[in-house]
Amino acid sequence: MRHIAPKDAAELDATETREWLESLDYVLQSGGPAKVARLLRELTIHARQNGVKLPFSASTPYINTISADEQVLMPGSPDLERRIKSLVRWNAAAMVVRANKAEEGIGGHISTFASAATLYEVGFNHFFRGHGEGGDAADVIFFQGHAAPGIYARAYLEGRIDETHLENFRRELKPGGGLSSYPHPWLMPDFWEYPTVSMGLGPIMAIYQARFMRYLEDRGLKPATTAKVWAFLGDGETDEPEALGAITLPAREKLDNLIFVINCNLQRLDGPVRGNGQIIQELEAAFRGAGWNVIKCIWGREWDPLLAKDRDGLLVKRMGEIVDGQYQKYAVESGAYVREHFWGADPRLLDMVKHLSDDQLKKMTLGGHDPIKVYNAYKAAVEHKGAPTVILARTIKGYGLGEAGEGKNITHQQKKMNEEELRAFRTRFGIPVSDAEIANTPFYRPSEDGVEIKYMRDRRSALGGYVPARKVRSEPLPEVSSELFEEFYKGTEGRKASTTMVFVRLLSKLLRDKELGRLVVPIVPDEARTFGMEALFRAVGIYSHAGQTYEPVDMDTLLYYKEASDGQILEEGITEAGSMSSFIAAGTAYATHGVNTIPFFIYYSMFGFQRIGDLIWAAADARTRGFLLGGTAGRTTLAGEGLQHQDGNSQLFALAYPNCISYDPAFAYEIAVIIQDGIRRMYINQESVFYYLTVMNEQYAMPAMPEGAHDGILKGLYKFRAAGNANAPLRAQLLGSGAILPEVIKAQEVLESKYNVASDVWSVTSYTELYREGHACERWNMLHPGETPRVPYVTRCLANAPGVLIAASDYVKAMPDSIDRWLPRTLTTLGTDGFGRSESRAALRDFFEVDYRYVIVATLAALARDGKIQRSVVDEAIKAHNINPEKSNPAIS
Ligand SMILES: Cc1ncc(C[n+]2csc(CCOP(=O)(O)OP(=O)(O)O)c2C)c(N)n1
Ligand SMILES: [Mg+2]
Repeated sequence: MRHIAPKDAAELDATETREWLESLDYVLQSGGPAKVARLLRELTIHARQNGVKLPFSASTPYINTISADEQVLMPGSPDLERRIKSLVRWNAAAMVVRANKAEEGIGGHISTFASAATLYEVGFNHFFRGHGEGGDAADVIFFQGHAAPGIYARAYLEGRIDETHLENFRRELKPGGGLSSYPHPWLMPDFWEYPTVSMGLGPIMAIYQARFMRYLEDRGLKPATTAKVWAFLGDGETDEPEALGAITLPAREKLDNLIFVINCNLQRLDGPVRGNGQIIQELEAAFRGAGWNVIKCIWGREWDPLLAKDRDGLLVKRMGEIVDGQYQKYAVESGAYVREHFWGADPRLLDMVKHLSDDQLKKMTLGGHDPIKVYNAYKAAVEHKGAPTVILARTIKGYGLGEAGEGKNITHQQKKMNEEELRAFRTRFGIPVSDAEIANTPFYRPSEDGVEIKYMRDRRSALGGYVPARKVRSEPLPEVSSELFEEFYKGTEGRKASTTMVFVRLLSKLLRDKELGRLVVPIVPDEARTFGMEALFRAVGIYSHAGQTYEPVDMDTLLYYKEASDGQILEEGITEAGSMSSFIAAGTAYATHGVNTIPFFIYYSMFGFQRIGDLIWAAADARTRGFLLGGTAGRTTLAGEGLQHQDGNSQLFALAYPNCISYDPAFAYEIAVIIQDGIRRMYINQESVFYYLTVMNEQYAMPAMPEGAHDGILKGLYKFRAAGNANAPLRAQLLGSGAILPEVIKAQEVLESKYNVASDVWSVTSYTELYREGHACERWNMLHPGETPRVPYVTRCLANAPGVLIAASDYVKAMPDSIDRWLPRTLTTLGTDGFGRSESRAALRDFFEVDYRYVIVATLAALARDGKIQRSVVDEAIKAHNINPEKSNPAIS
């Protein structure tokens, strides 16, 4: 073989490459892009067939997806828009700086919005649709939590927020009110629609919101619209499992009403998101792989002529080989540095920019800061059909802050700017604030009839009004017929049923109801069979936009797996986080969509508050309405499943959610009363509360509702059964909840017949409600010392009840303990602290010491403690019931 010198080989390579490219150019000119694509596909197949191993790449070159010649001109006035954006920037920064001057450490963020200002402004001026008159086509926007100052600053210019509010940023408690740190509908119910600041929750809520919008349309609950869901998120935020964990769903469901805008400023809180990699390329691959339409918006307009000159792809190659940490360095360095280190890699690259000064090199913008690039990306996203779109917009964190933090690792935390920095910022963005005033960092708003204000208002009016704006758009539901619930008041006449079965029966009845039925949204994470809900598959169908394009394997059975485009059940698959996001979409539709949908989300109770507690917290903040059903609940009631499944915690967690009303019901009528009242409070009275009910597997006969129990059920406590002999010398009050109540009732019988202890049995449906009411009374009494003290409901029930006090539940002991202070005597508590076991129900109740035998022993021990009986009676009872007093403590076993 002839030896080819390396130099010759390189020349040969270059000639070969050029020839191939020229051929391709010819095909492109004569046959168009489709022909090029076909040819490349065939070349790939041919190469593969001949053993060429082509590397897989899910990402495209590191350039804009929309090339300069595909771009359209931007409507409106770019100059005015730039000016408005500058004013928003100034006021956003001033708000944070002033707040931190007024109160050291109050916090706030400047740099997130500084990097995202163009992304929002283009949206506000050209895309985001408000609720307008009819309110049907409004977009749902999930604003990045840390960008809140910018959103407030714009609302201030629009005249929606006054200066006092701006002044009181992060100080809601000041006279005249203030602005919440982040989007919190609980605190600003006329402004924010969805909370987003817990990273990752915005994106997953947006995905399920987009799907829920389709659901409403497909089921005829809302007319079809072209409304979009926008989710703005940070590039660092994409590390949260919730942010990317559900991205295959919108592609599968072809949700072209969904647009993600990821602000790729390459930085998170501590430093670079991917110092040694490229976050944009990584995200592109993930989203493309999932089936999204990906639009990269990396470079601003100044790069277009250079890319046009880049015949050999040298520049594109160079762009693609720089890691993010290095790009960040370029952002803070001078033009000379960039020339030397970026362009200097090849003399041909240097040649490309020789006509540009260092200053011009420094000022070359990035895609996310160039309105025309952003406009084109949004336009393409809005027009894209058949798939969701993600826009990966490259920006600089702290853009415009200069020495105060632009591109620096400390920028996320920057809350203060000194006079010099403020002056530079003011000058850079042309804000009419004089040097004399700068130290006060005044807010700036042009006069009411100034062109900027008029332009903003006109644009918003053309787009259907201001955003964000939250408003309850649904009318309250009419009174619900009690007929639906009455059957449950009667009990099951000896037939055994579980509370889960009762709930499912009630749900089926609600679904069949003429008025309410269509509004009910059952949500289940692949667990319908677990809860005996499979009959609903056939009855109301599983929602699927595509309908059912296959013959289900069980078609010939009565309860086949029916999917339908107007199906009612949201069968979410194994995702509690996704299901909860659907719950939020359905439970806030009364405001967002003006539809009173009533979600019932049933799941394994252990995977609720414990697993997705933060989403439930967001639901609470968002004023979500609906019912959460913790199924297979109770640490000793769910047999066999063991440590990870058995829930003795969720009632305790629920206590901490201020507007969550939680119940641990035992009987059918309790469930009926609670759900009926829940619908009344949430959908008739329009209260911003939601419900949590634990329901269980154990089957027992459901008694009829005792006379007068109704109100006590809702308040959390009522007397279920009085003692047989109220005059007996030995007395006890036994408190039982949920599936442990039947154990308590059994103990009552044995105590009376064997030990001559006459006890009343109380059903505690909600320790949480008792606890909250008790504290409300205590607080009122503290603040009104001269007035007749209020007596907590639990005290009123039990103050004069004779005998020892015993409580047993299937939850941790802290639940009964929470009401101890309002009882006349010390409460003995039986509960299920500790790790579960895969065991039978009886063994579990023995292990956790909550069965009827322990209720008996606890009662006798309390009586012996009080000197009412001999201690030997307790010893004998322990023996008689086969209890080993030396058994290990379940709380730590
Ligand atoms: C679940 C959660 N964890 C941590 C934080 C604290 N936090 C707030 S902002 C931030 C960094 C955000 O970086 P990025 O998502 O890239 O947004 P950027 O500000 O750069 O646009 C962190 C860690 C949070 N808000 N939520
Ligand atoms: Mg970031």
